[in-house]
Amino acid sequence: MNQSCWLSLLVALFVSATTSVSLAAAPTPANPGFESDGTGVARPTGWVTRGSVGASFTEFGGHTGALRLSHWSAGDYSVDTEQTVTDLRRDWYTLRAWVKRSPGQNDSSIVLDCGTGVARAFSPVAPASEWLQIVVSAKVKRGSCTIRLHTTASGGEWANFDDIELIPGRVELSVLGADVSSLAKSESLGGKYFDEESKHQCRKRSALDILSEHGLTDVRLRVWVNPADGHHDIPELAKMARRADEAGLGVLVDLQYSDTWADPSHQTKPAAWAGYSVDQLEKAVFSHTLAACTAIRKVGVTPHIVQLGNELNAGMLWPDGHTYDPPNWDNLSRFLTAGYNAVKRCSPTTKVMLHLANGGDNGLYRWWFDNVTSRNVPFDVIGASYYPYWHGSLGALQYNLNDIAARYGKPVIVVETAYPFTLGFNDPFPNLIGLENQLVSGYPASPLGQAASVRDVLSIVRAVPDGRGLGVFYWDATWTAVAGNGWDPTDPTSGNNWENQALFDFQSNALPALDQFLP
Ligand SMILES: [Ca+2]
Repeated sequence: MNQSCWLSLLVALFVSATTSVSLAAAPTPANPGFESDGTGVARPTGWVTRGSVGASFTEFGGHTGALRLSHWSAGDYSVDTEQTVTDLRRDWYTLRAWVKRSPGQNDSSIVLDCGTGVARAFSPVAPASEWLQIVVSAKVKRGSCTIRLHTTASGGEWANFDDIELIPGRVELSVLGADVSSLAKSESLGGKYFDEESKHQCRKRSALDILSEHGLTDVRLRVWVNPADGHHDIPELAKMARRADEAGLGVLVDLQYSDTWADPSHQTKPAAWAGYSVDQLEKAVFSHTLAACTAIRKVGVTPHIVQLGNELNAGMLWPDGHTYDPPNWDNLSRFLTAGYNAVKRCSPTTKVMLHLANGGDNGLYRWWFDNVTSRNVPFDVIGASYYPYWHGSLGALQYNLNDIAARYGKPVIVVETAYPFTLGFNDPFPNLIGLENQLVSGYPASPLGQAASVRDVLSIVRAVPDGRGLGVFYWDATWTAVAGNGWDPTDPTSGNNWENQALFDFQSNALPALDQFLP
């Protein structure tokens, strides 16, 4: 997608989000909070129940109010509790609902059927005490929509629903991406990528073509200042940005201000900057940022987003830009402001993102962004890493994203997420997530478990209110096990600890998680 398309999408998203609130209220669903009757009612006022009727009932334990709708049966069941809302305009409507479900064999979902096909959002899995809000949009064809609360499950599995809303407007994510920082090095060492279509086509298709054809809009590329292996530098960024553009993909640039990995535990200055004063570091951030952005512009590509630093929980360019050991918020704010100014000088329409890890930790985000906003650091987008096995429940992610989007008035992106498709390995180096007890309840380490994890992170971002959920990037989607492409840029014999979390399997075939990005 080109820059103008991307911008108009963003504008459309903001416009639809704001207008949907101010338009005349839509006809509302009857008894949306299941409060009209007592407990144990199979067909609450306003709703009809089909299928395993006895598996649908009201009970205590509402998201709000006293009551909720539950689906449960001792034996296997399939049940729909539904109502049809009439007198709707021929336009988009969005169903919002608060849901919970048990983690076993259970496809609980909310459905909006407005005569143009069934739109469905599955209930994610979170701890039993946590309600999640999910949304689904559909376009009205003949003046009415059916709201359907569905569960097909094994005996003993349960689902809860409450606070059903139908509001005008459409909710959709505009940035669907994958980090492909490993790709150029992988290909140079013989890495190949396939999907079903590859088997039927003669023309050569790269991983970028496959991502684009699976509905992704953007790729993310990591940049190190002077990396030991000659990959992940500015020339490679420019080459990959050109290729991404040719494959129809936009670019998010991940500037790490280091010669190697930068994350909450590592923010080592580039060797060439080691002796710099704070003034010199500020100038170096500006010139490096400007150089990276300019290199992309020179190959005819406008970066959609540039992120200043990577997972900045503990700041960057240690020790000068540390956030607590000792705290140097004023220095960090100077570095980030210099980076922002460099991006805007190179490309005024490019969005500047600030990115933290631990996407479920609201205290971290408030502490960090309160500090930088109180120092007037300019930025456009908030990025979060959310690895489900490390960063808290989906409920914690939802709470944090909704809070920071509103508190700072900025769009949010989950800029890194991943989940294993197997606990197996394809090189001798142990994987970061390789044990059953590291997994998240409800999400097996299987191709479908990985797909469900991606689907549900997308759902949480989609549900961020007021159109502020921009999208999701999957982290290093193309990092398959290829000899020489290990984790350590200084050591060609180092291994890969991520091949069971790539979006391509051990035969380099695209995994079903990729299909979750399709509209
Ligand atoms: Ca209720």
